[in-house]
Amino acid sequence: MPSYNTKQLQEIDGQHHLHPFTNHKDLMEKGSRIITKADGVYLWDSDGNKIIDGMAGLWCINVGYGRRELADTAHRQMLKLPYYNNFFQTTHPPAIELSKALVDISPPQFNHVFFTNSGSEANDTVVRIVRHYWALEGKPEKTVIISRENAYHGSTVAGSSLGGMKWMHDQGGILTDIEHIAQPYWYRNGGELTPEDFGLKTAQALETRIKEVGENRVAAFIGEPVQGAGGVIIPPFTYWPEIQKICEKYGILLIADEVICGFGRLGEWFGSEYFGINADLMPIAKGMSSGYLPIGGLMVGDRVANTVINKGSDFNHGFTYSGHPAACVVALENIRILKEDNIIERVKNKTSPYLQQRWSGLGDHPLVGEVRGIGMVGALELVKNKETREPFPKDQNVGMICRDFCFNNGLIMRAVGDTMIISPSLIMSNDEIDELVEKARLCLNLTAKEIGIS
Ligand code: PXG
Repeated sequence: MPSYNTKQLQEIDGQHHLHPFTNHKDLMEKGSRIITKADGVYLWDSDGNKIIDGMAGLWCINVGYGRRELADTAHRQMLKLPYYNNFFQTTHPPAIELSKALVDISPPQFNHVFFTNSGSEANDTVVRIVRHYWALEGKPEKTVIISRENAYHGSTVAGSSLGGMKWMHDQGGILTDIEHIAQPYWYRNGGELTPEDFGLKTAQALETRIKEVGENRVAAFIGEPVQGAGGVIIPPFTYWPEIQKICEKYGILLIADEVICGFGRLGEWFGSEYFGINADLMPIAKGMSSGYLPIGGLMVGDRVANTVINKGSDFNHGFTYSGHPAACVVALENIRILKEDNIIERVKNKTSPYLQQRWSGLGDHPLVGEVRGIGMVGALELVKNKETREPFPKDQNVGMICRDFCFNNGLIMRAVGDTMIISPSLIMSNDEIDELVEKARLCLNLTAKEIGIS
């Protein structure tokens, strides 16, 4: 590969590379930041700056960067069998072994997995299998899937349709028969209600919508146990039990999108376990391979699997790389590391309590209206007025200002509007957590100074 300097790389990038979710005019002006290497919880850019990664890549590097075992296992597999497919009654040991490993760590109703290459494809699989299931059950009119506003379920047409981000729907449209109800966002929408009452009320919107759409038409409800990309929306504890109750009352399928919450992020293997959700389907990706190779899947519970297997003929769905052997061995090794290094147990008992204790300390900052967190996820909602919760005007771009200060001071924090979020690797040490929180405070201070608040 030719060796370019940063400026040359930025020029070529600007000329030829369309980035995901990016304003390209801004990108051309500022030049992209180019990441060249990583180790543990740190990244280095092409100018040699060391950056602590508060986002674990994009919510995915659960076991940290630089794990030689993951690279070695992919290398060995690529030399032995770099590719073969799982179509037409064939398969290979990595896909078989990974399917068993996933079933072993999943809640008991899950005995099957369908492999994909991403969370978006897992959610496309959701739409297809849910509608296929109800057709096989003799109720083909049950096609409506109910989701939430501001949910994120991926960027393919089906994923973005399930998601509740209007600015995505506005580009390219949306599938029919997807409905969106309000999200359990207490800080912004709770009004005078306690979080518990608000959780119940928001969940009950599901029943209202089922009645409006017609019970005979509703196939499923989908939700992230904790909304990630939407700004770390943590539901009150009353929310999921009520959703569960309503799904059971109307016999509709419950889908817990575990793409972010899965593989230890909340201190359990799955977010469903944290909240006691008894799901029928679980899309998975990201932490499944700690992002070392792209792989995702749909965990299929017995209710759906039994119908699809016993009543169906072919399920006319699949991807060339469904269950790619190199990605499968990396996911297997990643699961082994999570187990043998007791990473999830440590998150539950040590790392996340420490992170949350340090993170909550940022609540005293004049910019921070609400500090929230759960497991290895945290958010700071920046507001103009802490008392009234008045937000900053949108065009002030306070979140972006803060994000840029973070970048320039060796910290990756993501901005969702004016909410700053973190989702670090599960292996972060207490010293590294201290560094992350101290850098976050520094960047809040710089932001406050920039916008004239003290
Ligand atoms: N479901 C959930 C809950 C997700 O968070 C997907 C599905 C789609 O996964 P893929 O692998 O197709 O990207 C996601 C992805 C962000 C951000 O900026 C979040 C995601 C992806 C990209 C950016 O917070 N989540």
